[in-house]
Amino acid sequence: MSARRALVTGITGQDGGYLAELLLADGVEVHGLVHHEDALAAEFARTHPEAVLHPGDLADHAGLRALVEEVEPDEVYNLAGVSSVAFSWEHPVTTAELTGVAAAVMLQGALAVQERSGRRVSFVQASSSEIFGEASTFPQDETTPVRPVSPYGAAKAFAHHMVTVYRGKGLHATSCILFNHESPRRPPTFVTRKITAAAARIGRDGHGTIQLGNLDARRDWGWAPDYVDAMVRAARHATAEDFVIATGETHTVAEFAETALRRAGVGDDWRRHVEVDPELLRPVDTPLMVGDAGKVRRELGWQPTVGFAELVAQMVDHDVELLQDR
Ligand code: GDR
Repeated sequence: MSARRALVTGITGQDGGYLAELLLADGVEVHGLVHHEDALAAEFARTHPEAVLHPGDLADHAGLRALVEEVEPDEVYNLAGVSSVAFSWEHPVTTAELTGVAAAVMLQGALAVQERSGRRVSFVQASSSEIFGEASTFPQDETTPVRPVSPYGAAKAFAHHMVTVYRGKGLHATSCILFNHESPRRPPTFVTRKITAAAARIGRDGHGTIQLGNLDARRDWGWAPDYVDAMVRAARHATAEDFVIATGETHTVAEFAETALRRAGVGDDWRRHVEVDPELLRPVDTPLMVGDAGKVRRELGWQPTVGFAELVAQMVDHDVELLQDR
């Protein structure tokens, strides 16, 4: 039997890289869509020579559909799109196009491959806790109403609903509703990496501040490699369903900053190094997001392997090492 084939969009991102590595280690033939102008593509190709990269554009619907049909994947992981909630407020239309509409194109392509080949095609949508918006129940699970409050959340909600629509048409389509998940590969546009990169510098220099927005936002931060593992388990599950992927534990942005600064050696003085910049506050920012991952634990045997303190420590230590290498 020939190797299983996977098509990953967003392969050069944080999750894409971990996912590609997991699939390649499992003997899967990995194909990835990369944007023509993706600055990370050359480095990704160098570090993952076994992966087959296809230049393309999420906004080119005909090209996207043709790619799915050409690769004829057994598994599709749709990770691409605008991933920053903050950015989506500036660019709501682009977000709708890349995070929402492109998912519909991918689903259409996957169903066409399944119908033509007669083989099951598993489709995993990287959905997001942002689809719940300001939820009124805590923790959030697969039955929580979808009620986004950001352009990003609305685009993800559209994709999420389309997964259900295509599941109804016979595609093995799954939404993994991912809560925040971090790693040393997170870009500094996200609050965790912004904090750990700054904490490493402050630890080294003994001075400096981290400019932040909402310090009181409470998030359920998990370890990104655990979340891609959940996506692969979902793709291979007997039935296609939605799964919340989360740790169930929350911390505030301030707690993240404190833990990171302490890890970097700043000690009780950490408060002096954190400042609020009102420019960084969002028009709407959900105060608390926490997920109930009971279903994925029960049905897929998944569980998080890295807790909050270790996650922060790994990110800070990585940033300290980067500074030493300079
Ligand atoms: P989020 O991640 O929007 O939750 O989306 P982000 O790390 O950007 O924000 C988390 C929380 O921190 C607050 N915050 C700041 N955020 C940023 N980026 N910069 C700051 O300076 C800052 N100060 C405070 C934010 O207001 C927010 O409350 C992530 C992404 O990975 C999405 O793709 C994914 O779908 C969701 O998580 C689940």
